[in-house]
Amino acid sequence: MQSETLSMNSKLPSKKINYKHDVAQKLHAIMQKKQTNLAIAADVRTKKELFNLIDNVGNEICILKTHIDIIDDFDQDLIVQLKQKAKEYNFLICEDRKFADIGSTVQAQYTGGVYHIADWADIIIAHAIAGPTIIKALSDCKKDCAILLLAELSCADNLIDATYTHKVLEWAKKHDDSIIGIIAQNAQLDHPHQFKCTPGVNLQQASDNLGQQYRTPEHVVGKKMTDIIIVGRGIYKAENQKCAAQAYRKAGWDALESR
Ligand code: 5BU
Repeated sequence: MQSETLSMNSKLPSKKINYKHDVAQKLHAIMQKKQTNLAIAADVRTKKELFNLIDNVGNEICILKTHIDIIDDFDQDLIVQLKQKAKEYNFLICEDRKFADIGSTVQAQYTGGVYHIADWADIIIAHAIAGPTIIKALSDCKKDCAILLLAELSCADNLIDATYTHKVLEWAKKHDDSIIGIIAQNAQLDHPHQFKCTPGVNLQQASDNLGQQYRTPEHVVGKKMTDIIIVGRGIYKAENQKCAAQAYRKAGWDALESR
């Protein structure tokens, strides 16, 4: 059990927290040490682009989020190198597989196939649409499995409603031995020792032409109590990825410190 009850602002560097999950503890330590609440959505298409991006932004991030199945030249060497880079720059790897099937299938997707996600991902993302057994199914594969449960989507006209989100928050709180946080927009975490992570963050754009909706780091961290901002194109498509990552990191961290 946690040793103290803390406010929603407990992710600040000065606070000492005993997290229930090792990965949550590690994440908090990385955030403190590197002074960052920035996760990069590394949605690039080749190994070369991925490692180039990591070398540009590695010092600015606490999490690198992958969609491993969009990398054209994926191979086992990518995983070996990715793990080395995670160690070198001190970040966690989150695979955004958005598991969403029956228990038996998600177990196979998590551990098998080409990607063997369970072997290398520190954190995985899961939908709650199939019910809470998905949490048990994933945790049964790997004892220290750390899940971010998807409570809300950033895209326009998605079908998630308030009742659905409410259930997700309930399950996240109940299963805090494996769920380290939620992916959400407006929903508020009902647990002081989990992380609220928010994608759909951009300093320049309000949307793309395929339904994505953006808000600023100041808005989601300052007003929506997000702990970690997830930024993709705002950084990897920038002319200078390093400068862009520094700008998002500063905006995110300043907002966290001043809320
Ligand atoms: P962008 O380039 O900053 O728009 O990328 C956002 C990333 O976050 C991308 O990898 C999406 O798959 C991911 N994402 C999202 O955009 N919105 C959501 O609600 C969820 C994930 Br959940």
